[in-house]
Amino acid sequence: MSVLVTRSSMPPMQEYIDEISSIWDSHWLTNMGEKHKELQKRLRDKLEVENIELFTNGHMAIEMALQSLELTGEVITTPYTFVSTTHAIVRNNLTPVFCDVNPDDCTIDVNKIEQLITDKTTAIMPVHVYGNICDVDSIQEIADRHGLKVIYDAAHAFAEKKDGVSVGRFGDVSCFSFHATKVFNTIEGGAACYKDPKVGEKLYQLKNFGIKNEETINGIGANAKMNEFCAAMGICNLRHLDDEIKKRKLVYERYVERLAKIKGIRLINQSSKVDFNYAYFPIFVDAEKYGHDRNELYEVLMQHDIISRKYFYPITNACDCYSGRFNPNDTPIALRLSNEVITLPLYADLDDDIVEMICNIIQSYSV
Ligand code: T4K
Repeated sequence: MSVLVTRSSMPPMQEYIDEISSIWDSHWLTNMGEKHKELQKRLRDKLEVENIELFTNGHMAIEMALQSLELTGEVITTPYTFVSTTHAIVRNNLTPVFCDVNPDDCTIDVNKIEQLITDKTTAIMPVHVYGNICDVDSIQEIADRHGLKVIYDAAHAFAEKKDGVSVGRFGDVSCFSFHATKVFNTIEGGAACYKDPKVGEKLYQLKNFGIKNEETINGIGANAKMNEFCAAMGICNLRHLDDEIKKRKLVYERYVERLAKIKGIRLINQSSKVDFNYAYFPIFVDAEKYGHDRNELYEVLMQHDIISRKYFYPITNACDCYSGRFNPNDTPIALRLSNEVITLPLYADLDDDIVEMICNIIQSYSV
């Protein structure tokens, strides 16, 4: 059987059945019902934030976060991410301005932000790639100095902390993804944590057609509400989160132990300041030192039925849909990383023997 890059974590089936049985009593399936309210409260506690709004997925959380801040002009962001980040900016009729990333952890290079600021810049949207938390203090300092908003794409960083501070507390808004492939899932889902209550009112309205009350529709919203079955999945999965992260940590550490010394294979530098969630395990292949390039290793793994992924290739400013609009060479480090990266299978119940097999393949293929 193929080994896939990840596998959704799921609660025991009976636990989910018990959780959803009250939905059969109430017949209340969506539109901010009891499960939605309960998950919202539990996430507020878990993430140690004052305010959180739930969404149908992480992408809509980001798109509506940008919209709620009523931004115009240009948003500084990075291309080394899932297309969602860039699409959310463009779909808000804003212009993404791409900043390069740090080679060590793939987050925005704070030393290159200021040179990209123009009189049209209204916000910075960095990404906590693979759960590596950005240099949030420097970003906030730059934003304050230039009067810019900060929106974090925290899709990969659920439940993490930096220097003891929850990731949901950084910037004006931080957005999470609860997709099936994430450390914590609600099947599909997402959330936005925010500081300003006025932003919260807008987020709530935007996800519910702009409805203020039965007779007042004062916003041009869409529909991005999390339904009751997804919220119930979240309530169950949240109970198992700590265990999930502990198991992922074991897999992660075994990979590090086995792969760190292989010539030409570079791993992420994990910051000691971050309580990590072990969302992804990327490796970067230096073709000259390893003897084979990333694509060759990807194919060899594939031949052994190991389906790794090239998260994130292509970088978003090189995607076909943006052809002729941006130049990927403007972000040379992101471009290089995207040509070197493979994300290896990582999930809580990944068998030790499979991890050993993957490491053996990578080791024996090196020159
Ligand atoms: N910002 C960032 C930085 C993101 O990475 C993402 C999403 C977003 C924003 C947007 O958040 P959402 O709107 O998605 O909540 C996947 C996910 O669909 C996407 O959520 C994720 N990032 C992205 C990095 O990866 P694909 O197209 O690679 O997924 P797919 O279907 O190939 O699945 C990958 C593997 O996961 C499968 O081989 C097996 C496993 N899997 C998949 C599904 C769908 C499961 O075990 N269960 C499942 O139900 O995009």
